Formats: sequence, structure tokens, C-alpha cells
Amino acid sequence: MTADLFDSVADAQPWREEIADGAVLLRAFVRPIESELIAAVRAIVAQSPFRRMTTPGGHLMSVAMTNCGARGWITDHTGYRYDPIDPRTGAPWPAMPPVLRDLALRAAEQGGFTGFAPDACLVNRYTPGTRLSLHQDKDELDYAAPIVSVSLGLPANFLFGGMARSDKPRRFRLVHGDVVVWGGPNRLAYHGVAPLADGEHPLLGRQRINLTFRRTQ
Ligand code: MD6
Ligand code: FE
Repeated sequence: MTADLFDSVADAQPWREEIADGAVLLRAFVRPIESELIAAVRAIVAQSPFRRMTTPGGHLMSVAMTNCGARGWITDHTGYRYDPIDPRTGAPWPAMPPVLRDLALRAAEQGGFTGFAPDACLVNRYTPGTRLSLHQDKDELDYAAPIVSVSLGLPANFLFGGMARSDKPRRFRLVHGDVVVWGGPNRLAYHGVAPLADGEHPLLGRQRINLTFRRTQ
């Protein structure tokens, strides 16, 4: 009787919200390791600093980016790609810390994707007013692997659309500690981030940090 009650509570998992077929939102999933994550991000940035990149169309992105892992996502006037070398430092990107690799694996499992082994982690820094326009993540070779996306710092409105850019996106408020796991039939859904509202986060100040883990090849 008591066991049944607890089982049904566990099954409900209020922290796990299915937002689309193959996409789940894991509320507060990384709160228990937030200090380790923030320390890991600081170490990455000390080696490969945040920088604003230019799109192939010549636009300077408002979001600043860096990477860790065997390959990093970059954009310049020649296009988008994954590259093992940070063009800013001329050296490989910082290695992916075990705490990050492990969290990506555990989160992917919660989304129903076992054995996720990311080789790239894109680190995005949003300051108030910055945004990421609707896009698809399609520079990876294997769409069978999901993407795991971690939010730290200020809250953001995540826009989640359909397979066409013109599909009206739904909005999900992502706060510090939330994780989105994204794959399956919605792997190529259009998505973006609305302009960041101003605020002050107790651990990270006036910014939002987003980590997205990918299997690129
Ligand atoms: C962000 N995220 O949340 C940007 N892409 O800052 C993404 O572009 C993203 O959260 C693919 C899957 C999940 C994501
Ligand atoms: Fe994306």
C-alpha cells in the first residue's frame, strides 16, 4: 500500500516534463552539482575565452560562445562547422571535464537516449538583451544522438517551433539548473531564445550560461 503510493509519486516525476515527441525538460536536474559546473565553465573560459562570432551572412552574433570537448562549433564568413582547434587560441579546445560528460550521459538517459557520448559542448553566454534567433541544429553528422542543453544563471524564454521556420513556436521558461534533452522525431525542430530579460542571479550575476552537448560525428 505504502509502496504503491510512493511508486505512483515517483512515476509522476513532477520535474520531468515532455515538451514534444523526443524532447523532455528536466527541471532543476543539475542543481545538486551547480558549483562544480560553474567552476568547470570558469576553467574552460580561462583557456578558451568567450567571443562573439560572425555568421556566414556577416552578422555579429549577440550571444558570446566558446566550447570544450574534442570539437567545437564555430561560425565565420565561410560557414558553420565543428573544428578541433579554437581559431582564437590556435590550440585544441579545453577537454570536456568528466563532471560535464557524466551529467550529459545521465540527462540523456532520462530522455530515453542511452549511451550518449558527446564529443562537443558549446558554451553560450547571454547578457541582458541578447537573443538567439530561430535555427535548426543540423551541423552534426548523426541525428540519432540527442542534444542535451543545460541552463545556468538568469532565466530565459526558450522558443520551440516545428519543422518549418514559419511554424509558430511555443515558449518554455528555463531557469537555473534546468536541462532540455532533445532528439528523436524533433531533433531538427526550429528553436531559439527570446531576448534575455535583465536581472541578477545569486551565483552568476547578470548573465545566462547555456551548455549544449552534441555528438558531432
Ligand atoms: C540556448 N539552445 O538555450 C540555446 N539547441 O541557449 C539551443 O540552441 C539548443 O537548447 C538544441 C537543443 C537544445 C537547445
Ligand atoms: Fe540550437
